[in-house]
Amino acid sequence: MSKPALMNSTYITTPIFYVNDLPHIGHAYTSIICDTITRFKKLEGHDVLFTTGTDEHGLKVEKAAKEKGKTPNDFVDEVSKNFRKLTSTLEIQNTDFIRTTEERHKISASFFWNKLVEKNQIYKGNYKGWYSVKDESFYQEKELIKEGEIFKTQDGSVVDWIEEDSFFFKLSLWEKELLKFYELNPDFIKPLSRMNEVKSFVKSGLKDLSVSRTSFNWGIKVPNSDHIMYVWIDALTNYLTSIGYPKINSKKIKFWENCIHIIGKDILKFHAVYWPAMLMAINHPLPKSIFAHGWWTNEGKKISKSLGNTVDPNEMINKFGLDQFRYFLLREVPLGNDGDFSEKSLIIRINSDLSNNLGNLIQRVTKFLKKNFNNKIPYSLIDEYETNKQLKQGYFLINNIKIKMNNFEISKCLEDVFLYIDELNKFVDECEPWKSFKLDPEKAGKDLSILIECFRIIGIILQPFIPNASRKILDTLNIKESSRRFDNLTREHALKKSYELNNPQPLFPRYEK
Ligand code: ME8
Repeated sequence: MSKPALMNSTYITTPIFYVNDLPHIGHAYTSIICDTITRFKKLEGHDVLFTTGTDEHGLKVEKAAKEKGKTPNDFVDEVSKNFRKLTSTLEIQNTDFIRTTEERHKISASFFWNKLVEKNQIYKGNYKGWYSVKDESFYQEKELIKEGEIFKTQDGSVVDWIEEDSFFFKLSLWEKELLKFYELNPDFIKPLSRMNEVKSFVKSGLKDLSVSRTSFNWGIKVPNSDHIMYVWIDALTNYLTSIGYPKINSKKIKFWENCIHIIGKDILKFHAVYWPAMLMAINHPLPKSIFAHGWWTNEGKKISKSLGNTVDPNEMINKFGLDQFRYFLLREVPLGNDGDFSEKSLIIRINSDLSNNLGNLIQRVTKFLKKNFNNKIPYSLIDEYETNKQLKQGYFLINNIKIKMNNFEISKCLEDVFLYIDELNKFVDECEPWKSFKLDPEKAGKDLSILIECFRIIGIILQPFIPNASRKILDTLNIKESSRRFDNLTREHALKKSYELNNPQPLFPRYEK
């Protein structure tokens, strides 16, 4: 049965990053997760749009520009480049890089605003309350901690008291609708713990949201007014701009309805409460789901510019390699949990999993095959699929990975692949083809051929996670580019007798602790 066309469009988004800072491990992490999901969906045969970019307006950015003695325009042009460069350093397959200072975005955000006005969702008032410039967020006093005369957020950022004219979005109207929507769509917010958090936030009561500012200028103008748009309205609309809003054709709507917002847990409220409420308010379809991942610390400490302990992804990649850095971030913690970064744990992962377990296995088998079988597969594997333990396990693994990936269990997928690699290492140790080769070359040939077919499975499965190493494995196996999708993981595509491999390539060097 052919799949409905709707299933084949996927739209993945990262948050757009503030340009007040240099990109660090946290930004790299979200981008790598999105890239992994993108590559995975493509291998499943989906058409994928993947957008990332920079959030360039608001008080925080205006202040950062002032500190550097630059105009906001010059400043954002300069800093946005660092984030664009990161996408190429990470080799992520984004299809768009959006900047909120682009004309297409101003048109889209203004259109979105006008829609809210048209639907009678905006009114003029006066905001008196607390504001955190760091989070670009309004807070109610009950959410804050008082330290002497100062009020702080739960995360320790200082809030300022502001009083100014403002437009308000009628967020309070959407409380019931939101709760109903969460009930009907239990997968809308993941992991489940975050869904529960959001529900209790909404249940505790929603106040109308101040959506414009008048005390500074750096932002998109509210149509027909001297206010500027609250930076979060401006920012959230980027997800629509990127697919051509307001001109979204039926093809783009399919992408939108299959849109997954990957975000950090810090910005859940904006994505899971404000954004769906605003979309409901203009009667626009909602994205498919939101996944909030956890937070990285550096050797137990919160990463912050003031502590000067940010982890530079460029430095890590130069030192250890891109696949190694990706693997660590994806494998070290289950998606959704917090993680602690240290070079020591990165090295442990590289040495034990990538170098010893995967790299050595592939090297020793392919080198032996080159030396003794002239790089040719000595045995045909088609008939082995039903009976051979290793191949059956490989088959099982493919289906298992598909289920887990669609459930965002990235770390578990890698754990399962590497347990399989462990099994293959045991198999090599047991059958010792280098010894049995002299006494029983046919058996050695069969065992080696089974291993190579297992490598084809591993090489294809690992592509979304460690793309460069997988490419080397598949190049060594001489697998054509067009035969690397998941639907090639069947016995019909198994390697046949006399199939010729290429020369082995080195994979992962070991590092000293
Ligand atoms: O919030 N660990 O931008 P931002 C894990 N512009 N992820 C981290 C991290 C860490 N220590 N630090 C940052 C904004 N991140 C808004 C978003 S979207 C419409 C507007 C990642 O530059 C994580 O994805 O502060 C987090 O949500 C995002 O960077 C915040 O980036």
